[in-house]
Parts: sequence; C-alpha cells; structure tokens
Amino acid sequence: MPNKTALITGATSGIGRAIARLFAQNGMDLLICGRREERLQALQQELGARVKQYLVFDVRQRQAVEAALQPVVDRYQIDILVNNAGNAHGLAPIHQGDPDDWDAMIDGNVKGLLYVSRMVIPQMVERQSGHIINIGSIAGKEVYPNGNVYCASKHAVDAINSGMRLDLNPYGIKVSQISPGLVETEFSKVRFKGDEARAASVYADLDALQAEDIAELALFMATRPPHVNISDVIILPTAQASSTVVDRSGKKY
Ligand code: NDP
Ligand code: 8X3
Repeated sequence: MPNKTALITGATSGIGRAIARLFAQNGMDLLICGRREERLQALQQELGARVKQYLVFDVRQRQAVEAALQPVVDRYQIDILVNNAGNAHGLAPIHQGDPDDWDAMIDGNVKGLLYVSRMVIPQMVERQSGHIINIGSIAGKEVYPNGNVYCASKHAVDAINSGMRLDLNPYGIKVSQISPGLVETEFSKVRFKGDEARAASVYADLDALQAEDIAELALFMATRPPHVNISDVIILPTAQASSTVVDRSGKKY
C-alpha cells in the first residue's frame, strides 16, 4: 500500500489502539489521539517512526479540538480518519439516568465526532479523496433496556455516517461505518465507573469480540481498491444474535 496517513481518535485503548497497531504494521503513518498522554507516548514508543505525532485533547472541547488539529491538517495529508473515540457512561432506566452521563455521551460520541470531522474533512474535499471510518455500534441499530442515551448517541453516529456519505459523494470520499457488538475492551470499565468486577461480568460468560477483530475489519475497509466503499458492517461475536440475545453459556468457539 502506498504510504497513507491515518488519524485515529481514541488510540489509547481498546479498538482505537488495535487499529493503530495494525495500520502501522501494514505500513501506514499515524496521528494518534486521546486524553491519556502517557498511553499515547507508550504507543508512539512501541510503533516508532510510524507515529508522526500524538495529539492530546478531549473531543468534547471544541476549542481544544480545533487548536490541536489545525496545525495537523495544515501539515499532513490525512488519507484516513478513524472516528473511534467514545464511551458509554452508566446503564440506567431513563428516569434514573445521570444527566452528567448523558452530557458525556452526547458531547463525546456525537459532538466530539463532529468537531474532529469538521477539522479534517475540508482538506479531503479540497483533494477530492479520503476515507472516513466511523465506529458506530450495534447500539446504533437497536435500542436495549437501560441503554437509552448511549443508544441514542450511536444512532446519531449511524445517521451522521449516512449524512457524510451523501454530502461527500461528489468529492469521491469514502465513508464507512463499523457497528460492533460486544468487544472486550475498557468500555465496560468506563461504563461502570471503574467497577472492574461488574465490567468483567459483561464478557465473562461469552466468547466476546476482541479489539483486534475490529482492527482487521478496519484494515480491510481501508485497503479496498479506490472504486470500493464498504459502507456499513455489523460485526458481532458468534455468541451474540442481537443487543439482547446473547448466548451466555460460556461456550468457546
Ligand atoms: P475503550 O474504553 O477501551 O476506549 C475508548 C477510547 O476513546 C479511549 O482511547 C479513550 O481515550 C477515547 N475517548 C473516550 N472519551 C474521549 C474523549 N472525551 N476525548 C478523547 N478521547 C476519548 O473502549 P472501546 O475501544 O471499546 O471503544 C471505542 C469505540 O468503540 C467507542 O466509540 C465505543 O462506543 C465503540 N464500541 C465499543 C464496543 C464495545 O463493546 N467495546 C462495541 C461497539 C462500539 P482517553 O480516555 O485516553 O481519552
Ligand atoms: C457497545 C456495545 O451492546 O455494549 O457499543 O452497547 S453495547
């Protein structure tokens, strides 16, 4: 593959970090983003010169996003934007949900994705090329009990993914979404505010997806020929049939 440059948000953990590793192994240059600087430094050390720069910012802070990304879009041609940063916060019925959690999910998963995209897409439009890979979720396709606002945020990503593809169609820009089911990352630890035992129980009795499974799909999408755009893929563990139907017998596949 010619030397492409990918900007990946949420590269400090889970899916984003796995994508960064696999893209680097496959010859891509990287701009990696997150809030935890020490993890970005560690990843840069691990991946060496493939990491052109790491960027520390909170996607919820519009001015911080703009300040971090303006010099980067001025300096680098970004061929691939992976909009991955995001999390669930809490799992509660709608009448008991914490509005701070709602803010975190709407501001991070939706507005943050938009802020980053708004900075990167104009250079793609100017160049008439580029590829945006949005990390959605099965929660963007279905709603499950107590998932209310997280599901809403991922339904928004699903709509934004479609909207991007429509608006960017005249410019030859690919827009893809990956919509995973249960992936064993730090996701549940964040959702349950550091409760490790509760987080572990989400994946304990099923053969969950691993972050590397999602990275392989992202790499496949990113390496299709110019005329092929994989628009949207739902990827589930074999044990998962839907958001609410999961074989939790502990079977290993
Ligand atoms: P992790 O918690 O392991 O990783 C989340 C990443 O997002 C971290 O790198 C984190 O970096 C970053 N992030 C979160 N909030 C912000 C913020 N406000 N500003 C900047 N960066 C942020 O979870 P996953 O890898 O599982 O999640 C990645 C994406 O995949 C999310 O969008 C999630 O919704 C989606 N997803 C996850 C599934 C799962 O089952 N795990 C299934 C379907 C979709 P840092 O904390 O350093 O800022
Ligand atoms: C993460 C998958 O089912 O926990 O988006 O919401 S789920």
